[in-house]
Amino acid sequence: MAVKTLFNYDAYASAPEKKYALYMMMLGFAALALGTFFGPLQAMNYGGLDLYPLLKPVFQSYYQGLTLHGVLNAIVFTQLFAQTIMVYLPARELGLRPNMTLAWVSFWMALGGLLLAAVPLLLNEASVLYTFYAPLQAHWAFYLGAAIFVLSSYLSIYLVLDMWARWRKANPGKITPLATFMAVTFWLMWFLASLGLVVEALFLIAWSFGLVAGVDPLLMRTLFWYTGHPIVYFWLLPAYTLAYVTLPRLAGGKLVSDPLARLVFILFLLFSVPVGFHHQFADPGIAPYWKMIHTVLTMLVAVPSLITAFTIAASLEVAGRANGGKGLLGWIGALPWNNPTVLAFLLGFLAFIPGGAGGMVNASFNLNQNVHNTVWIPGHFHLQVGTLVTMAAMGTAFWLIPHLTGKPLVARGMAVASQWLWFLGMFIMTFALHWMGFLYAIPRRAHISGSPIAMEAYKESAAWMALNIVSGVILFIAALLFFYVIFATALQNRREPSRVLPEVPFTEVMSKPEGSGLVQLTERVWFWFGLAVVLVVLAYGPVLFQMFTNMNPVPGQRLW
Ligand code: HAS
Ligand code: HEM
Ligand code: CU
Repeated sequence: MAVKTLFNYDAYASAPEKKYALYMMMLGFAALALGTFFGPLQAMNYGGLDLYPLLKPVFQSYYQGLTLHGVLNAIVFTQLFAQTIMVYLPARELGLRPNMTLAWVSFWMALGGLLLAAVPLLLNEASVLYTFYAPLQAHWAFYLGAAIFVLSSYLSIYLVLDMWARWRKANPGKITPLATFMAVTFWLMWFLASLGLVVEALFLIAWSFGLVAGVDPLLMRTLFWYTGHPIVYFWLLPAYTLAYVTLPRLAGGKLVSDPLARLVFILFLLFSVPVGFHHQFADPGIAPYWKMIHTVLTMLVAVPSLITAFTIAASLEVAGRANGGKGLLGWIGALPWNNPTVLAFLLGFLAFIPGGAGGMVNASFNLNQNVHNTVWIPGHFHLQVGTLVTMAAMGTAFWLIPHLTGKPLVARGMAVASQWLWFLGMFIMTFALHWMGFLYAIPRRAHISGSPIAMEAYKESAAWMALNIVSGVILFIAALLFFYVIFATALQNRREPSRVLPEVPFTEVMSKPEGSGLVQLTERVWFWFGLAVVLVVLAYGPVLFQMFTNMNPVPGQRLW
């Protein structure tokens, strides 16, 4: 009954894109629910507590769980959220309907690919972690399913470019509205960024079917990180888009500058891709000067985030003062901290500050030696993707599910509590992981709780380990509260359209795009895309050429 009311709703007849957005988003949250389940178990592992024997015979090993955690959270949930937000927002902003046939094809491809990949994952036939490093070899269904899943995003690219083209035809000479501009540059960045993974997938599929005897591990890693760095901005930019176009309004203020926001997205288009070697500083076979070039380019890709820090903080200050906040910092307390959406973004951005600073440490060629492959790294990215990106999605779900379904948010207090607990849990966990990684060099991806020798070796960090257990418990409770709120909201029978946001809360801007010389430049999207392609060819071309012409294929191995 509840399920029936979720899917049969009059508003979908007049706005079928709402149904599409709802399906995409809820599928993403379902993936997150299963993927997140393993998180606390991994945190317990780093607290010296091994709970994996309890999961047998359903889940076989730590690495099966870790693969499910990485794949479902970082690949599946993030992409589905992007396919929701970065299609639905431009559609609403332009007042246009995406091509619904293709929108549904993209949904079914994503679901089909996910199910195909899920079978070997759940049967422990694909425990190769979310980085697919060869020569670890998974069942072919995993690679094929993942490829179909990722290719469904190409239809999203088309949906947005098609709406943009239709709008421009009807509005010649006008400046592209902001959310649409962000979506267009975002999808073009992803197109360029995803090519590495697409080429890698062709090799891996052929290899797993036995069509080729071996693949070159270094080439596979390089192709993976070609996509694997920019993919983090593929996760991040939907959160940034929401922070620019909805957060100021939800907090009671305005966005201070539209032109600066556009500059940020152009900078991401230019610099997201040619930086992947910062994941391969420790890899042989890539000359140090290439690594140094990628270090410098990585510092450049931090600039748009620094601009974002300024623009969003200034917009929040405008909101806080409009709400009556006085003095140097009084505006912070005057922000609507009791609104679960605003709260999620505020806490997420606070976590993003140390996460970004840690990223600069990682990117520094020499400092990286100290942190690479230690638990410092999961410390870094749980602040980025595990906190800001995930909290932006959770916070947005609190208004978007009601907006799409006409059903009011249930248990608002629980929604608020879930965000405080998520932030607190992530704060404690990432603090401990940074410390354990930097000072004690405790490795990541290590089932230490299952090894008495490891526990003996790391006993000096026992106090930090205890914090991991605490964080695991807090995050488990946070996740339970969050998933209860969204699934109870979506599946209830009550519809009260008067109590939900009827429109997307697009924000007003103070410094407008009209008359801005900068915006004249940013509007030349295809020029910037061309320049991005040139940069990528320069930063990757010679190295990839050398790797393709000197391949050392090795056969697959199964170490689990
Ligand atoms: Fe990273 C490894 C460098 C950003 C995710 N990163 C990873 C991995 C993941 C990841 C998943 O250079 C591990 C991959 C694996 O499995 O091996 N990262 C960076 C740098 C940045 C960066 C320089 N990473 C991200 C983002 C991610 C993410 C974003 C996900 C969404 N990362 C690295 C490097 C490695 C790495 C190396 C490899 C390490 C190794 O050895 O393996 C930059 O983009 C960061 C820029 C960010 C800032 C912060 C700006 C601050 C803002 C907040 C403002 C606050 C406000 C709040 C507005 C400069 C925007 C106001 C609030 C009030 C209450 C008033
Ligand atoms: C890995 C905990 C949520 C993405 C890890 C690790 C821990 C952890 C301790 C390190 C495992 C290891 O290196 O052996 C948690 C907890 C969570 C949570 C307690 C919340 C309940 C998330 C979310 C995302 C995420 C929401 C992304 C959306 C990842 C990724 C890895 C990871 C990509 C790396 C997997 C790998 O090395 O193959 N998590 N996590 N996690 N987590 Fe989480
Ligand atoms: Cu990176």
